[in-house]
Amino acid sequence: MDASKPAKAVKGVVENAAEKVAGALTPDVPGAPGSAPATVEEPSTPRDPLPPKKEQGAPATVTPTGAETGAPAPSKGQQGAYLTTAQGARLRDTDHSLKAGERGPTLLQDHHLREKITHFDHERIPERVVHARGAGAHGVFEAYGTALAVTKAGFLKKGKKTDVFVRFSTVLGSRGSADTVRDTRGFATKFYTDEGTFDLVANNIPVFFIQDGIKFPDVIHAGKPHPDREIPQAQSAHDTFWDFVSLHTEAQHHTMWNMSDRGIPRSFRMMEGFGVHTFRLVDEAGETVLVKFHWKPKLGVHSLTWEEAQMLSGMDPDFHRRDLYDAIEAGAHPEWELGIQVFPDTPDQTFEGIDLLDPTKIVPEELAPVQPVGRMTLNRTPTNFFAEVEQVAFHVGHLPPGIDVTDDPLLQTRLFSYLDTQITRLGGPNFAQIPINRPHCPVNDMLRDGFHQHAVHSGVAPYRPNSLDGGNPFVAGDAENAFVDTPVEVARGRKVRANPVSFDDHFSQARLFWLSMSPVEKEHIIRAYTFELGKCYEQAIKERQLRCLANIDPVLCREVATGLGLPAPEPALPLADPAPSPALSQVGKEWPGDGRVIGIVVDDGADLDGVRDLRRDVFAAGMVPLLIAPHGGMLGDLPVQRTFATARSIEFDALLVAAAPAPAPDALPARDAKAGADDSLTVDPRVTLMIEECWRHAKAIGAWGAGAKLLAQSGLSGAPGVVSGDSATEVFTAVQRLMAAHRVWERFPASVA
Ligand code: HDE
Repeated sequence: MDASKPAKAVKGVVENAAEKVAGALTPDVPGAPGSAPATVEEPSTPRDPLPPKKEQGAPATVTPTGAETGAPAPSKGQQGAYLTTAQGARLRDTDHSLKAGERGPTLLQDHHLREKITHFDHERIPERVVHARGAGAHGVFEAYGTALAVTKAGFLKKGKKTDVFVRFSTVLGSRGSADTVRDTRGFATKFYTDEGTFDLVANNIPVFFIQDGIKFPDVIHAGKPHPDREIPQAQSAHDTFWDFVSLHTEAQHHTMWNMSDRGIPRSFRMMEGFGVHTFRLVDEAGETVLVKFHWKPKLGVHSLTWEEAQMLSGMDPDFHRRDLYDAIEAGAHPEWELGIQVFPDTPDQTFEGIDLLDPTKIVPEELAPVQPVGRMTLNRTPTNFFAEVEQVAFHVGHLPPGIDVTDDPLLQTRLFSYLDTQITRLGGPNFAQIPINRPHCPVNDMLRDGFHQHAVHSGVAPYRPNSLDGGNPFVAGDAENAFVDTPVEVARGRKVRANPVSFDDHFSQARLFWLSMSPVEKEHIIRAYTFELGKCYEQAIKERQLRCLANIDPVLCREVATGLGLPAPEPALPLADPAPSPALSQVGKEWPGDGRVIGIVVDDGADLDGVRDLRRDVFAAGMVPLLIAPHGGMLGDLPVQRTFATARSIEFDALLVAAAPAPAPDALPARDAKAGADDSLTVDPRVTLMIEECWRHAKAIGAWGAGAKLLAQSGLSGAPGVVSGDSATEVFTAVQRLMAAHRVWERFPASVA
């Protein structure tokens, strides 16, 4: 969204809401639970199900074999005004079981009771063994046409639009774990192309812990909670994780990324995505190139501070989901460019000395630029989380003609694993027929029967060759755009359980990453290693990991060792001398602020006209205002979204102070511990705390009127990233400029260069 122009969707929200509340400007804020406001009294006039919210999307209404049904999407879930059984019989009561008299006993004949309870008993399905915690959204991908020189994949033709569904996730935590833990994030995209579904099952980190898929159970067992106590949840700060990565040193590069700010993203919308493995593209003539896939977020790559991440895990464990859905509802549709790094498909499959089959290595963008091939916009939230986000099933082998795999031994194992795990998780082999997984093109497989078969197959000959079904289905050739299994030469050799020698270097790219960081990012990395290793019980494991750090960088090793109270070992290997890759740093550029949240502190005496203008400006900038007041309800005609008791600074990206509110009646330590215990205060201590936290987290702070006086009293006026002005509009303009850099980095002085 262009921040200088009012966003169309946001404008629509403003106008609709203005109609709703006659005469008052109370634009909708994201997060409404339903498509119509609730009434105080229980509705009693029968009516059809409400439509979904206008931002919600749903799987296409296609048959299990990909033909359009024409049925409206909402009718697939519920129809009609009346409650029925699963067989469609209308029910007169769902609040009382059928009993022999009012005092029972309950009768076995109550089919509705048994159907309802039996279904409930089976409502949960096994969570994903990894990536259990996730959130998803619908969208569209539009190709630039630039990839046509290297692939025949039809969805990459210029101007071609393809529906997509994306699921973001953490790796280690269970389904109910917090969003903001330190972890790798999954970034899996399903492209419903006309030539078969393409799944780009990516992560927000471009390398992986292991070089061979046979090690996947090992690394995951090490990262998951300890098997005896089942703690800690969704964390790598424990002995088994560090035990593994310090022994299995090929994990050091990925671990370095996890310890960097990439491990705690600010938002799914602000993450890069990487296909990790090298893939092969095939053009019309059968010529091939090797590529790595990249997603580049329009909003830049940004992170939380570690303290924000920890506080959010308690205050708002759903922070990333909420952020994604609120942004889409606010009209700030997240966007990414898909790009490819292209390498010649040489027999040795290396580029500038980097083994393209080693998934612990990147190819720096400075050596092979990322070339944009299309843009993805996420513009619809799910209508039903379970049906869509839980049941979606990705697979690295879902490829259309024009994209093929390579022999990366990690990718090869993945090609087996996804289908295998999904058979159990989704209850049988027919999960491709679940609406979110259905392809959007004709399907004519010879797969038959099995649990939950939705297709009503005709014909008697699901085998080939046949004559009884007229020979159908036929195999396709090049003219009919059949999938190409590229006839790559396989090197002659012996059967071995071994890696190529080129996989032996485990430290040079971890060093490359470290050397590419700005000083403040290096401080965060030191801090993360010190925290995580500090949480380990065994000294031997800390010492062993320090030996690994010594092979990466002496300053990093020394600083972490100091924090742990241990001596810093000498490197056992000569230090590599890689050229830094500036593209890896997140600091130093400017980005749009779409969907950012602006906390606004107000009270009954504040300049409400100014606040009204400010809300309009914030919405027009594609951002979301969050009004924080001493009490709930309304301030004049303005809706209060948080009180001092329910707000916390970590929910927003910048703070605007329009008032110096006196302690609210609930500013009692007995009711709200963060209210403090000092009765001599003239300003509500929760407001002071919000300002202090924003200061500490290097967020922009702005104030006008009484708020400006408050900042002056607290000694912050004129400090880096703190602006005061005469009007709300003026202050917001200055704050927006500060937010473009994500944080006020000067507030984080660094001790390392
Ligand atoms: Fe996965 N991975 N993975 N993975 N992975 C799964 O599939 C696996 C790997 C990734 O939102 C599972 O349906 C093996 C790399 C994402 O539904 C499972 C290996 C990358 C998601 C599985 C890897 C990923 C998964 C669990 C090593 C980044 C979530 C449930 C050979 C390029 C997809 C499921 C979603 C999920 C196996 C390594 C990304 C068990 C064996 C490398 C984003 O099949």
